Amino acid sequence: MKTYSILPLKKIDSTNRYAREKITALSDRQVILAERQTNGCGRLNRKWISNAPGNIYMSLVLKPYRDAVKAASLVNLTQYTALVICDVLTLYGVKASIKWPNDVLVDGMKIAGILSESVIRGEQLTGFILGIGINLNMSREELKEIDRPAASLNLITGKPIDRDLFLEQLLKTFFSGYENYLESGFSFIRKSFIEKNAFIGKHITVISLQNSFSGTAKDIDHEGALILATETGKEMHITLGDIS
Ligand code: BT5
Repeated sequence: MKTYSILPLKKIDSTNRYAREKITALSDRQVILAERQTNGCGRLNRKWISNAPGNIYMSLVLKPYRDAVKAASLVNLTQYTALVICDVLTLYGVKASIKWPNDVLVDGMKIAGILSESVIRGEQLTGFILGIGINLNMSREELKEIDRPAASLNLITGKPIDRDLFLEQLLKTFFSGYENYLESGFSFIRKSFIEKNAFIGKHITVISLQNSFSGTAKDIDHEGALILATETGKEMHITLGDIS
């Protein structure tokens, strides 16, 4: 199996920003790993709190061969990654769920977030950056800095977590299914993704590009979009947004 390599950094503004800037020089499966980030990014200009060491702040650079990849596979790679994170958490006896599209929650509190970016020059995909933040060793005070309920693995298990071991398990699990995932696309993970989604069957509101839609979360379609049955009896397939 083709292996990965890790570039450890003490402090950086954002591992995704670093990877984006150096994308041409970085090889496939290069991991940029930081102890802290001074400007960790979430989606839509949101922030990822990254002040404490001992957590995962990383960007994985992927440069898959075009022929091997279904166009849609890359789009749903964040959902594949969310499942991988859930699988690794089970090794610690923790049952996590996914809040569509890709938040990983434990008891309704966010423990991990994923930010993916495609770097395209001309018509070519130069690289794909998968940014992953996972709270492994945070104190209750540090979690209070986050503007929504958040969890950290050490507080759940009652023990400090070996970050490097967690990372090794994460990358091992990720790459054990990666090639198959690229070939098959979202259908490879759809069943497990639905099983892990805590919101299916519930009444929800989705905020998507300034609009908000309420209804019942019915299913996830074959492209990874959320199927929402609205109060007016319409069915919407939503590809982008947040469940509030
Ligand atoms: C995400 O965005 O969840 C994507 C987070 C990706 C972070 C990684 S860290 C390494 C790499 N380099 C980067 O610069 N970023 C990536 P989003 O779905 O938009 O969620 C952001 C929201 O999560 C914030 O608005 C807060 O409410 C919450 N949040 C911020 N920091 C958190 C933390 N440490 N733990 C739990 N929730 C947090």
